[in-house]
Amino acid sequence: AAMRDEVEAALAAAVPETDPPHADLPWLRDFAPFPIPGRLRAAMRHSLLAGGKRLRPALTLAAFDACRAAGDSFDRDPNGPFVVEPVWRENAMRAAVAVELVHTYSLIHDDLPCMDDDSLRRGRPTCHVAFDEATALLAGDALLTLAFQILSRLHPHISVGACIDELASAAGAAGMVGGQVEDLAAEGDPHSVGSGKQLEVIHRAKTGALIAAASALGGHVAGAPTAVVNALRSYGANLGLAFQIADDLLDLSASSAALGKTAGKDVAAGKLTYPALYGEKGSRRRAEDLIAQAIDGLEPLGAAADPLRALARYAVDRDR
Ligand code: GRG
Repeated sequence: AAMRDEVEAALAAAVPETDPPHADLPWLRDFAPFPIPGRLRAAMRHSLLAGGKRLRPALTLAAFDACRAAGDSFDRDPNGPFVVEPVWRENAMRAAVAVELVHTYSLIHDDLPCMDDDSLRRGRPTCHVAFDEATALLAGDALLTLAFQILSRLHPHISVGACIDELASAAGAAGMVGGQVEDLAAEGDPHSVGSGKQLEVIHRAKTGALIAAASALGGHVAGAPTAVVNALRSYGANLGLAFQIADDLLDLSASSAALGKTAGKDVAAGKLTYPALYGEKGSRRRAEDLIAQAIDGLEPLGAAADPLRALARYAVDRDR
């Protein structure tokens, strides 16, 4: 909640209502060789500024803060570049924005008729319902592209290439997109997934990879050592899978409450879910185990990682 206003302002500035972009955010200046067409801009803003939970940007910022607080104990390069503090923090916000842009693109595309065919998202009409399918598809494309443009403009006191690689690997064919393909392939034939192990592989890729990258990016932009970045990535991966299980459980209880049925929307759509495979209790236990693992992995960051511990709990205790 403390980070939300700052994140919302940075997201709004990333796709500003009018040109030129906000003068206080010089990293967004000179973006466009051509003006963004009004309808595309409106579609991008419609989905981006619809008030999501902003979990992923919060993870990037909290991971950054934890690394900076624990930073004195890091084995830094004594000849490393001179660093001005506000620049580091600005990089953290840019990375946080980039992750949320990728997440929003994935939701727009996931809602399209060729995928989940949903008409509501974040409490408002989905992008293709509010605009049209072609505009929604292109708004997603534009958000995805903008994410990497923003990362490419990070202040180069850290490895910009490593940040781009982190997000691209998580979002691409071996991450979120691949997981989505496997998930769609299993639709209508849940038993084709075969086992809990396979379901876990799908969800680790579809949902977990981006959450893992969000956490790792906080380490990258803080200039943390590789071991700490790796620890943050595996914290995020465990949290991400627990988050997906919690999502399955929320879907189940929302559908049960609304329809008086036991099957959730995903089960009704023929998707294999955690509760369908392990039952409600078993799923909750698995989510709790993953959160315990995520929290254990934060050991190297000590007390500085307390907000990350709280975010891990939030991922499974949330009610939406
Ligand atoms: C279309 C390439 C492509 C990928 C789509 C992540 C994803 C892949 C689709 C989302 C489907 C879904 C509802 C998954 C359950 C977990 C999840 C990612 C929920 C949505 O994220 P939240 O809860 O959403 O963080 P807000 O709106 O709060 O940002």
